[in-house]
Amino acid sequence: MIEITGLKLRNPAILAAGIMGTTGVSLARIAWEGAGAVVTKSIGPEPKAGHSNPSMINLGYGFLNAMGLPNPSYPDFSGELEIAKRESEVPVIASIFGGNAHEFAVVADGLIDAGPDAFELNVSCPHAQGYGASIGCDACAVEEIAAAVCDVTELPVWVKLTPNVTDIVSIGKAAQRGGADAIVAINTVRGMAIDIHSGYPVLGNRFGGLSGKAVKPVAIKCVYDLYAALDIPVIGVGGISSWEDAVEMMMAGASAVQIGSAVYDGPEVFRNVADGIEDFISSGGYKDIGDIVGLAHRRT
Ligand code: RRO
Repeated sequence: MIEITGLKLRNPAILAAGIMGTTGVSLARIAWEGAGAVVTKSIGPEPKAGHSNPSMINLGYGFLNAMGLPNPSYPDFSGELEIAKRESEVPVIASIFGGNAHEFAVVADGLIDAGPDAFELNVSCPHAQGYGASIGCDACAVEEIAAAVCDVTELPVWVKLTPNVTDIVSIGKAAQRGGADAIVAINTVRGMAIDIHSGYPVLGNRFGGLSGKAVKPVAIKCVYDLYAALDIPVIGVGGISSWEDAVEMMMAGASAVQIGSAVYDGPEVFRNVADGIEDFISSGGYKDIGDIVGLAHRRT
C-alpha cells in the first residue's frame, strides 16, 4: 500500500493516460489485472475525432503516435467514468485537456459528479494544435491552468509534463506554484518517421510522439531533475515494461510509476511490476518503498 497526494494505492503501478482509457470497462479491466490506479484517456471540452490514420506505428523500440486527442468530450464521457468507478476497486484519475485555463476548469468541474479520485492535467500532448505542448512549454500558462483547476476542486491535481522543452524543471515549478499536488513526467517525445519508398511521412499527422523503451532514459533524467527541484511527488512514466524499469524510475525520484506502451504486450505487466517491486524491497533489506524513492540522489 502506498499513499500519494492523499490517495491510497494498493501498489505503485498505475495505468498511464491514453491506453485502454476510453471506456469504463477497459479501465476496470486494467484494475482487475492488478494496476494500483488507472488514468483515463484525455478528455476535453468538445468532441474530437482525432488525426487521420495511420495514427500509431510500432517502431520495434517504441511506438510513434499522433492520435490527436480523440474523445467524446466531458459530458459524453461522464457515464464511462461512472462505470470505471463502479467496477474498479482502485482510484480512477481523470486526464483532462483544454485550450486554456478556463477550458481546463470547465472540464474538471463537469466531471466532478462522475466521481473521479483525482485529475491529471494534460498540458503536454506533442502534436495537438492549440492544446498540449504549446501550452506545456509556457510556464505562466501551466501555473494558470493548475490554479484554475485547483479553484474548482478539492481533489488532488496532477500535472503531466512534456519532455519537449529545454527546462522541464521550470515548468514543474510553475505547476507547483499553481497548486499541483503531483507532477507526472513524461508525455511522449516529439518524433517522426518517413517511408523511404514513397518519401511520405508515415503518420497521418506527419509527426507525433514517441513512447516505449526508447524514451526511458529521457524520462529517468526528467524525473531525476524534477525530484531534486520540487517539494511535491513525481510520478514517473516513459518506457517502463518491467519491475526493474520501475525500480530504476523510483531510484530517480518517482513515488509511483505509470505504464502505457507495455500494456500492448499484455496487461499482466501491472501484476508483474507490482510483485517485482515488492520482492525487490523485501529481499534487498529496504524498509519500504520510501527507501528507494530518490536513492540515486543519495549515492554521491
Ligand atoms: O491523443 C494523442 O494523440 C496523444 C495525447 Br492526448 C498525449 O498526451 N500524448 C500522445 O502521445 N498522444
